[in-house]
Amino acid sequence: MCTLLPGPVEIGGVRLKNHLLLAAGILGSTGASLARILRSGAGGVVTKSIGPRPMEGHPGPCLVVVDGGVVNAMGLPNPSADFINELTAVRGEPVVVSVFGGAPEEFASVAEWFRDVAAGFELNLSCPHAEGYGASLGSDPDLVEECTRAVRSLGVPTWVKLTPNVTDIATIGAAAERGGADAIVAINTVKAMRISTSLRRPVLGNRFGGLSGSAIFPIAVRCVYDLYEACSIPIIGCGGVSSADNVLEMMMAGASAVEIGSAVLADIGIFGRIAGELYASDGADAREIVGCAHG
Ligand code: RRO
Repeated sequence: MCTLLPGPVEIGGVRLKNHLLLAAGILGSTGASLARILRSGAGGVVTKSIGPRPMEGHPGPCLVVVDGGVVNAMGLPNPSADFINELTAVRGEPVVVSVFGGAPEEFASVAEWFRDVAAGFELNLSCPHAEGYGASLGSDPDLVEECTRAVRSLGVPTWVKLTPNVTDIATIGAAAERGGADAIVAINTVKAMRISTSLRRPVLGNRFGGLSGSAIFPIAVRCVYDLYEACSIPIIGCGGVSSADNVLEMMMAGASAVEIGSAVLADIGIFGRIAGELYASDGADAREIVGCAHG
């Protein structure tokens, strides 16, 4: 396995301590947990998605553990504007605030609340089980372009997180780029469900959810590879990453940085562990690795 040179990097307008970020939705709801992940070796963190009004989320069960991953239907639970209080604990740190809304203006008003404290925004245009939000907008290239433009006009680096649940993810990535995105994040969870054979009913309260974890890693690699062929802005790989070798594979597909989510649930020290294997003073410049599998 090759290694990379350690040190800070700038990706999509955000200065990170290394190439590894906490993915949205995992331990991202409090300032204390975000600070803990940063101390553990993450180069940056993305918060839980914040929306225009407080939401309690879907009725439970909200999570089911499956082979190689987790199916969730949390339902975008969030405290809305009050989340600003959590960010005091991580002021000045590389914190990317994930935002969602039902229309471009809603995305912009939510982002406006965090304009002075966010190192960047990640637009959630990809939650697979939230009617009127997430992938409902993120499957339409015109809406992706408009939401991106509305938030980017605030002058803060803007990343757009894409859904894999479309025929051609590259078309959506290109729309984000046209809207002025500084980076694309690929991917959010893959549409999924489980049924209890004893109850003869869906397991999740919401019936449908999104699959994350190592089971989706090859899907994410393919999406990153396709986006790299179609787009000129940096891509941040996300989906099932759990080892230093996975990070390198994502980078070879075209990712300039990588987000880690579900694997944190099994190992809270994963950032330090992966960084320990990935970086060495005689390592390669990441620019030699990003996209090297194309050709
Ligand atoms: O909260 C959720 O149910 C959720 C979100 Br916002 C998302 O973007 N992706 C996901 O799988 N679940």
